[in-house]
Amino acid sequence: APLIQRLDYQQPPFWIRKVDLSFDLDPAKTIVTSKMQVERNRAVPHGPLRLHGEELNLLRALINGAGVSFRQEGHELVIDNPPDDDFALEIRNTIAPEKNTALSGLYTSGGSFFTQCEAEGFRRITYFLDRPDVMAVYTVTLRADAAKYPVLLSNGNLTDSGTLENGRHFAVWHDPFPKPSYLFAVVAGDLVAREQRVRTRAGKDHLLQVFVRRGDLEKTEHAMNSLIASIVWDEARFGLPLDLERFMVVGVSDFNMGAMENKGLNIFNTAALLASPATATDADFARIESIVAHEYFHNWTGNRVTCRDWFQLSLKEGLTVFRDQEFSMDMAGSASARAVCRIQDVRQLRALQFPEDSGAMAHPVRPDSYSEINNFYTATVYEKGSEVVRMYQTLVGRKGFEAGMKLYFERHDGQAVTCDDFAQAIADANPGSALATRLDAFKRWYSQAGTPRVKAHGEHDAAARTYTLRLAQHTPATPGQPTKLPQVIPVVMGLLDRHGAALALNAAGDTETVLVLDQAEQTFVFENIDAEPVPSLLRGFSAPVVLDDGLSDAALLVLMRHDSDPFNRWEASQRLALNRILHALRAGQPLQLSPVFIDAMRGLLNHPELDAAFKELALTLPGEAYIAEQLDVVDPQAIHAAVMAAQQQLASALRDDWAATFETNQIAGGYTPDPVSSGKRALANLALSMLVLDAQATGDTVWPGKAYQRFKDASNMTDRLGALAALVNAGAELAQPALERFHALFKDDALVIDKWFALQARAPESEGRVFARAKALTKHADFTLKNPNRARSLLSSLCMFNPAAFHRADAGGYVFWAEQVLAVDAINPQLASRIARAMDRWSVLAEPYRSAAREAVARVAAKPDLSTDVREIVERALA
Ligand code: HT7
Ligand code: ZN
Repeated sequence: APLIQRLDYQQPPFWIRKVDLSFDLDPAKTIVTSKMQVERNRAVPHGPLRLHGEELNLLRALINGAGVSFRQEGHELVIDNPPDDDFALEIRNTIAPEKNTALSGLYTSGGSFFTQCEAEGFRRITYFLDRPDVMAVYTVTLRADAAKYPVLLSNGNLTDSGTLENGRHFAVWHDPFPKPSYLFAVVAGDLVAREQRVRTRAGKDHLLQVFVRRGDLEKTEHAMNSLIASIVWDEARFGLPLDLERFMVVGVSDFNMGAMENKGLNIFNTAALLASPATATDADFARIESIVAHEYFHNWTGNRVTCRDWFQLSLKEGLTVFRDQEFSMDMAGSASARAVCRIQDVRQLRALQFPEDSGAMAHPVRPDSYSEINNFYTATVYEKGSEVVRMYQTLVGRKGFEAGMKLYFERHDGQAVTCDDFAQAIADANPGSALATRLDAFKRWYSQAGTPRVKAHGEHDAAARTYTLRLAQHTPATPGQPTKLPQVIPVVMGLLDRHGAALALNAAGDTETVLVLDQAEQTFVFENIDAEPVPSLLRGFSAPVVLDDGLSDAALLVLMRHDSDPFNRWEASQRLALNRILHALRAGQPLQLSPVFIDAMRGLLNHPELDAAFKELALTLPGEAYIAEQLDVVDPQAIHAAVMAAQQQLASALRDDWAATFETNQIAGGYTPDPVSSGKRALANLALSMLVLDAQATGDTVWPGKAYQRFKDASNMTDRLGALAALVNAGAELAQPALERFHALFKDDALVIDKWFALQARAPESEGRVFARAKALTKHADFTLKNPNRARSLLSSLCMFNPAAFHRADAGGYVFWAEQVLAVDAINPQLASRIARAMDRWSVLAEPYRSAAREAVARVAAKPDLSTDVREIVERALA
């Protein structure tokens, strides 16, 4: 497949202004008729009309009602001599939705029809200029069997409906907003809806609907509440109202991602939509709230203002992730609950994006080239993109950022634009700001891949009473980018004395400031500092960098106990743990936690004021992927052994504290997924898992028994799954009967059975048992590669999230990976290429893993009929 280059962008030679689409829906053979109003784009040279189309069966093509000569060239329908003036183009083709296992375009799932058009799925429905800068007004007529498909939905407003002969019926939908084809959607099926009418600030009435399969209706209350909260928030925070009379959300079980923001008709993976206390965990409730919000926020950031081309994807995705993160923080309420949100986001960034940024798939937030755009819906475009947006806000302030957003919409509403347009709007709304004066350098965040390293060194001059902080930055080479220029890095910071009191940083008495590092090296001098301070740098994780501040354990303890910034308190706790794990790994010695460290952790756990959610985060050891990131040569087995040893020692040394913690964090009364209750449940679950782990080592049977009892009696999924995980992760004997019971209890609930698979595939490896179990589970009657949630629950859990089970000295994990990637590729290339990414970082592995992993990647790459999706991943890995 050709490599598409960002700098080759050209406007389309034609515009399609209006489309009348009609669908005669049938799973085996759907007839699509498209009547387009086309006009030449006089800004570009004269040329043929090339329409995109894949897997289509063309029946006819007419221009102004008459036959036209055309040719098919690869995935394009070429009309060499279209009229010079505006013309009507009619295309009729058929498609086979029931054969569409790739889940891109129009497909069937559970007997209903759904579409997924982002990024390039519309061309699998009909021939079109399937690119985001071609925006048209759509009118859609749907015809289908009335008994099988009573609900017929598309974007916009329902303008007509009625019955037809042969038991069929029809509906006509009109969307007044011009939109790119990737936002088009159709749903048809036997669905039911939760409905709610809301009135926005402007006094307008809107109908909100959440459509799901019969039987799932009671699991939609949380999604509906989340949608209402999102509408209220976007209007309050950014002044952005709901612009549609009707806003629909639909759930589907077979879906490649979390959800899709089609204009007025969002389509959701049921895993990102359905929740009840009995079947969904606190984490599920939080994730659903944030995804519902994310898709809703796209209505402005993505739909009203869209991307000129797919290289600008972060324009909508980075910005919308930032908006959903801000929303979740605002919903969380207290400062401490906000910090918990921030910590979780940063943990996610470090676990997924940092490895991406230092591996074979490293790419800038605005990539320069791709062969398959679906491969660039990445943690870099989404999560790092969001951090870039956060840095705008840090540099211009919250009010300044809101003014920038206002200007962005004033300038670009209804347009398809670029990341440069966004940057310019924020800068122009804040003249003279730290951003506006460095805009070109700031934009390197879009063009340079790799995570910058920031080294900090402080020196106190007792005589001069000054503290000089030297900051230096360096961004490592990434594929295709051997050298980098300095980035603009906002470093939010403060200074503490050695008792933890905040020091004044300037004559005004500020205790916190933003340093702007924009050179390779810079010094910042603070006056009137009497004694050596402890610097608290990069507060709130103010930039997506790796910070090396060289702080001693003593200094980290000061930060952990006293920093006013909760993020840095958490960070200090993690650094203390990380230092110990890295020290053992580098020395090749068994890990031994010191009494100082244990005491510090005990102090956190028993702290009278800290929230349970914060304690749970601080007492959870750094993840194995993040630890691997700190090492030049990665031995996944050694990392796992060190983490298990640390966990075992923490479990045993704090046994009594864990027991007290477990008891004091029980919740009386009904279930609510609020931050305080979910924090308590998370901490109780951590305590329980530590107690069962410790019991395994000592031979005690009381805590495994208690865990089993709790598992049986639990009144919500968070407690039930927590107890089950405690048994499974510790390898307790009661794990097996509990797993069997869980399966029997939830055998009819696909989303819960996904958890059952994932839990087993993610369990800590011990003598190859987890790998063997995961492999055996591929033969389980409930396992299928056709459903992405199910496939991911086993394959991604094992290959991407369980390094010690996956990276085996006998290469069994790699052989399994290759087999599964090839099998999935034949069904669903987007899903296969996600799983293929488990090997992105093969080159940093220690031997014997490295050679065996490379060989497996090469074996997959040698297959002649790979999808473009998987080919791009494996070839980048081998480059
Ligand atoms: N904008 C959407 C991204 C998307 C997608 C969703 C479902 C299936 C395939 C997809 N390809 C791209 C989701 C979002 O970011 O909101
Ligand atoms: Zn998005």
